[in-house]
Amino acid sequence: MNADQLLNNSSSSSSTDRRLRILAKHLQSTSSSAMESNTVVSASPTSAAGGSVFAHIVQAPEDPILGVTVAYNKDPSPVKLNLGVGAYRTEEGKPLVLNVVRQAEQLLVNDSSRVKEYLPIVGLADFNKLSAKLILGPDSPAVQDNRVTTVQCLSGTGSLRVGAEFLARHYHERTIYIPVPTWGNHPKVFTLAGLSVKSYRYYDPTTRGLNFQGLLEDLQSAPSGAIVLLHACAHNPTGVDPTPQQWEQIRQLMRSKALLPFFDSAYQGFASGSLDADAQSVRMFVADGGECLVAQSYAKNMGLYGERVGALSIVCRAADVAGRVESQLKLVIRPMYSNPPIHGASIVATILKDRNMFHEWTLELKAMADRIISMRQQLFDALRARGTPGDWSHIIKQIGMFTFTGLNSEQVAFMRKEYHIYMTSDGRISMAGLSSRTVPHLTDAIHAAVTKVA
Ligand code: KET
Repeated sequence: MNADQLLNNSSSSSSTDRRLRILAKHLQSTSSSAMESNTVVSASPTSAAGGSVFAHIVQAPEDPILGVTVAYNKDPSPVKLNLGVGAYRTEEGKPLVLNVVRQAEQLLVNDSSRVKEYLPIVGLADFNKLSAKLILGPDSPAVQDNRVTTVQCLSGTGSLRVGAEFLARHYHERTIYIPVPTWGNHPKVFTLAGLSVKSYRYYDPTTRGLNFQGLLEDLQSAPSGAIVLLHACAHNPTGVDPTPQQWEQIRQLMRSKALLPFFDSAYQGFASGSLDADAQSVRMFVADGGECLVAQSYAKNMGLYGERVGALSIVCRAADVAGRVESQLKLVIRPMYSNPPIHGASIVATILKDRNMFHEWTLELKAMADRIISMRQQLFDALRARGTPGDWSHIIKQIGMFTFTGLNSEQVAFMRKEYHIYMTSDGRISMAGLSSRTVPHLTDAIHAAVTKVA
């Protein structure tokens, strides 16, 4: 069945049909955009050379973020620099495994009572409880009242996907509003889960700040009950967050229209260096007694990228509701991957439950956040000293792992070709990939790009 047939064949309104229709629409738009970019090497299945039943498969484009690393890896240049994916590097440009993570792993390895049995469908119980407390606060009444159900998922992405699948199946309003711009995977995750994606204004390129008026207007005109995706802190890719007063206004508006908050918390601790300060937006919404979803990732703040550790929490109004919600989350998870992996969650639980290790983690996290902040200052100072045209103050004003430079896609392509500097085509650079040693090279490249490429 092709996308058209899928659309025509699914006119009834069961949830499976609905998902098929959304998927078909998605496939149609993907294949038409692939055709526009001349990437289609299409042939009918029967005319396949060599008779492969897959001969009609078209070459898919690389992922806009992870594909940057693929291109970087192929570049033989000794001066190449990867500022694409949001992954922390040391001053020496190396990936970092936190000391506290090494310690926790050692404890786990030395504990011969540990086995490799399957975890429950919802994951490691300790990990779930501690994760909920980490984001909602150690004394959160919602946690104490058992109104929160938390399930261990495959990092932030998996948590978003499980939450979205649950909402598509069980929530009455299937539209989700995402900010413009946002992390490139958001629309794909939500569409494929069966939600329909709409957007709200967020970033104003002229001020390089928040379009707060636009945001309020768009949420005001969203249908009552719609889901709203909010970046808990360190908005990706813009590095622009609402102030606490603006968050409060967003909260009031959303609650007055019964909009359902779905927080994506991929950078807790990376914005300010403080785990508690970076959780304020979420805690504000939970403190009013209302409901919300939170997807947490330990990829960045514990450096556990490849371990795929994260959690989805659904805060409900009552404990019995939370229990039933959890029973349905299990039905979402079981056919997707059965149950989550044990190692990464055990590392996190070991650290979160030990007072000393937790403290050491906060210090290492702060050191990572501080190094990023110092990179912002160094890059800003270097561009100023160089006399590079433009106001670069947004580099020091933005928050989190990324700077949304304002460089256009031609300038990005120029910097890749001439300077072997890799970043996403929207001009986002990962400050965590930069070091004192590489700031001058990046400065040269930006200077050349803005003076030579319009
Ligand atoms: N949410 C946001 C906002 C986000 O930036 C990422 C990752 C994730 C969720 C998912 O991370 P996970 O590894 O599933 O816990 N962002 C970086 C990496 C990526 O694109 O996968 C990035 O933007 O570079």
